[in-house]
Amino acid sequence: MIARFNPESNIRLNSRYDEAVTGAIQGSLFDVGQEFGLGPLAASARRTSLADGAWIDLAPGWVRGADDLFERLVRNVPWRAERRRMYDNVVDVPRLLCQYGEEEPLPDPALGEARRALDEYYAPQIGESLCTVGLCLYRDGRDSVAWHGDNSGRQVRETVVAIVSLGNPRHLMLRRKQGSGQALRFPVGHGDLLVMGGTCQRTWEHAIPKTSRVVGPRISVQFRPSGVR
Ligand SMILES: O=C(O)CCC(=O)C(=O)O
Repeated sequence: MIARFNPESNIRLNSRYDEAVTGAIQGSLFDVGQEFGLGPLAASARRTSLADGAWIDLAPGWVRGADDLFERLVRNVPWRAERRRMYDNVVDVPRLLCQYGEEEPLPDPALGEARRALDEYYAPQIGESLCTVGLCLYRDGRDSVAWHGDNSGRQVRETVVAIVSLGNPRHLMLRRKQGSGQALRFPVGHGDLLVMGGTCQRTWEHAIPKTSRVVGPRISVQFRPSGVR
């Protein structure tokens, strides 16, 4: 079943995900019957400054028709289960993944539209475009991602990582790497946009914690500049 092992990436690819996602999506009442569309970013993105030169923009419900888009992505994305070496063990990565580089065709035209809109708004602020698209599928509350900053690739002082959340809301947590203060908690799903900017990837960490609550699946779509991961 294990197809290949790339020692540099520390990741084992074992299979494509070709099962139905079993947890049903609980649709948003506001999204029923909506055609795909995007809100105006300049009017809807609300910026909050954080400590140490970081900031976040929030645009709740930025994507209309988000539940239909969720269903299409569950079906059409070639989801991969990965395994990762942790000390002496190889463990399952607790979510399914798929990554698109800047030249690769995206699995749905809606993602291209979202990327264009994000670029129009954020590229002038950071001097480069959000050209890569990463997708994660959290099947239920056992899927998660641990505390981290997206700073394992190209080293940048400041950058922007934009996350569109589809499907059932999960808590995206943010905490300072150094210094005190409570972690911040943002329930994101059903087309919400959360953008991390400034020094956020260096001076703060983010996570999607596991939850014992019964939650259905969520897809996170991340738009990043080239080499940022
Ligand atoms: O699920 C999310 O929105 C966060 C994803 C994330 O932090 C990552 O893939 O690096």
